[in-house]
Amino acid sequence: MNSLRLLPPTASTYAIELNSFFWVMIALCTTVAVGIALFIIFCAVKYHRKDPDELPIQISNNRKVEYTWTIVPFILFMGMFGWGAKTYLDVEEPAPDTMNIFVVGKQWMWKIEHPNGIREIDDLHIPIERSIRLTMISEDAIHSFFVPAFRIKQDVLPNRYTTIWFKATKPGKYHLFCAEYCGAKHSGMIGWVYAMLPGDYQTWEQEGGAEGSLSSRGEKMFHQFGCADCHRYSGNGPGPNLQSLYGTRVTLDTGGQRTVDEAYLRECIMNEGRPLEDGNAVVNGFKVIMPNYTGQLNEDNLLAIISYIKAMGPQTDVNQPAGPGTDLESVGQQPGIAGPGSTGIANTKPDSR
Ligand code: HEC
Ligand SMILES: [Cu+2]
Repeated sequence: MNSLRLLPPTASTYAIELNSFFWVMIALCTTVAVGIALFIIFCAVKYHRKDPDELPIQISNNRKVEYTWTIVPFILFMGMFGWGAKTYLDVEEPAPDTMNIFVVGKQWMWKIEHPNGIREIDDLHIPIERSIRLTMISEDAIHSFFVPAFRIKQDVLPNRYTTIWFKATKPGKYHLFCAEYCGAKHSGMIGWVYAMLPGDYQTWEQEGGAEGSLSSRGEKMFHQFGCADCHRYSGNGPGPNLQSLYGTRVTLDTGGQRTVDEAYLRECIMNEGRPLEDGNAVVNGFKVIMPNYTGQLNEDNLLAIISYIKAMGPQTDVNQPAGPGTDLESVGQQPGIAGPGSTGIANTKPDSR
């Protein structure tokens, strides 16, 4: 750890890929740069004017040489571009079957929420060899979640979820930085990521003393903030039934449609049930009576509620909060219980959802 190193530790699949990309890029650029430099020196020496009256032979063009030095670098560097673009897309597109962890950035700390309810501050424990997807939001300024050993960096914004995913490959303790100046103690916004062997992770998880899963905490909030009064499980309350909503497409009174994901739920909950992005649209067939929760619900509670809505299945068994163990399976591994494939059962209501 104390030795001077050129690169940070390499501890994720993405880091491995990025390293090879980096070295190939260095090699290619060095070869081209050194090659040109040597050629210039060679020419300067070989063809310099030897006597003051010397006139060189004029060559107007040489097609062969020009085509070569245009096409060869073009192919090489477009190849780098293609590879770079693919690497970039890989990190943007989450792998299937990810474990979802929520991150809330706040001046000046990282708050982490695991799907099984374990909460940590400035520490993130994860198993290796498992795709982890972080859904992140800030409570104040713009922060940036940066783990050099994983080569991932993603801005964390207020009012909007951003995501990033990675798969750790090597157990260890790695630095977590905030990489966006966010106020006086920005430089202290540092944490650690603990990448653990799956067995160690399980032990840690069991000792974690989760105070109920994230979604069961969300269920409590759901009642506490009065959501359950309007959004009844029977579906005949003044608000739409939220069961099996996640992952489906909702029709708005403007005629537009939106897919229900975290962003959509957040917009609705913080804006009287109306998805903000669609102006003043409301869910087709409903009136605007939902209170505005801005200022009442903080980002932690909002994430808990969203995770509960995600976990609400089509049946009324939602009243039994899932235990920590089972919950990880249902909330963490799939894009919600009502993920792709279950869209059909959502049509329990007469409206056109
Ligand atoms: C006073 C009744 C009422 C309360 C309380 C209420 N809502 Fe609503 N909610 C509604 C109505 C009515 C709509 C549909 C009309 C609209 O879009 O504004 C709605 C829409 C929504 C939607 C969009 C649903 C869809 O089908 O797309 C979500 C999500 C939602 N509410 C979540 C919540 C949460 C979470 C709470 C508690 C923090 C809550 N609501 C509290 C009445 C309420
Ligand atoms: Cu910060």
